Amino acid sequence: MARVITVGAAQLGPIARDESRASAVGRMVALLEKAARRGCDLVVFPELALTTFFPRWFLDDQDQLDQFYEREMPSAATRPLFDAARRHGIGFYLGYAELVEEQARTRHFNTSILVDGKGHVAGKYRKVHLPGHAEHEPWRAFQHLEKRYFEPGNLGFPVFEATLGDSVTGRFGMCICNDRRWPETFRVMGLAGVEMVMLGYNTPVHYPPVPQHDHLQDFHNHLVMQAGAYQNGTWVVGVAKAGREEGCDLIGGSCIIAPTGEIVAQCTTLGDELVVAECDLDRCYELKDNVFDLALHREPHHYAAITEVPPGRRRPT
Ligand code: CDV
Repeated sequence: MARVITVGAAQLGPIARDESRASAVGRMVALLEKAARRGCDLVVFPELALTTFFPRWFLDDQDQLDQFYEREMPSAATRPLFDAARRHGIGFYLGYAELVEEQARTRHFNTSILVDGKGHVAGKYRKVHLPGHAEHEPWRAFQHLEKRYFEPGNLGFPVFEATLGDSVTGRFGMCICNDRRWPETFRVMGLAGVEMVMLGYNTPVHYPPVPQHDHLQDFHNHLVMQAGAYQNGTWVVGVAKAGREEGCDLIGGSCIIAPTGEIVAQCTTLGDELVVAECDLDRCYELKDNVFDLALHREPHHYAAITEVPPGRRRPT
């Protein structure tokens, strides 16, 4: 019997700097209610979905900065989302900024969780590939200070077994935004047998260091996610925070991608929007058992350079 789950990609439009968590959570609950009416078992929300994308500002007041992070999950502010999801038996992926006391110090991560249909956290991921810069660079139209405000994730790329919908057990993985541009992200999860990768993103149209690529942002977004899906025989659900947020344009294009690499559902606006697809996890094996049978066809003894440090070479001088 096919293992079908109905999945919603729940794109958010912009979140203003002064928008409360209650408001952002209310918007997500509205999308989740809509997803319930459309029979969803799982809903995917964006990266840093509870606040505006704060790494666009240089903030040197740590207390002010820490207002953007979550110290507990769920919290009073996010509990309505957990309650609504449990009421409808829907699982969800949520991205947020995490502040945690770990190894006797305060640590900051760009984090996502998978919550199952009973409202339990079934998995956690912390963003590994942090883009941008660590120091204030006033020449930019806006900052991208993820390297200042977060540590690289310390959980690897785990794959979780979770049961959703009508008792469909699948293997779910997560990554966050810039991670999707790195083939290693998908390959590590592919090697663990992932059947669906969920990811949220905040991607500005304007890339200050290489503005001649601005018109390619939507193309590159789909290019990397479709490649990751196909090359690893996995579903991919990529979800944006989109639209003009505090004067910064963010791409949309949230979509659900089949293991063949085909986009089967895609948002068409830059606002709050839900698109839905029925995803048969068994379709992964059309690829995993054939052209991308990793155990049969990979030649890993030729790949050692991938994990050597330093891993890359710059332009010859
Ligand atoms: N939030 C991100 O990780 N954004 C990056 C931008 C800065 C390039 C991205 O890869 O989309």
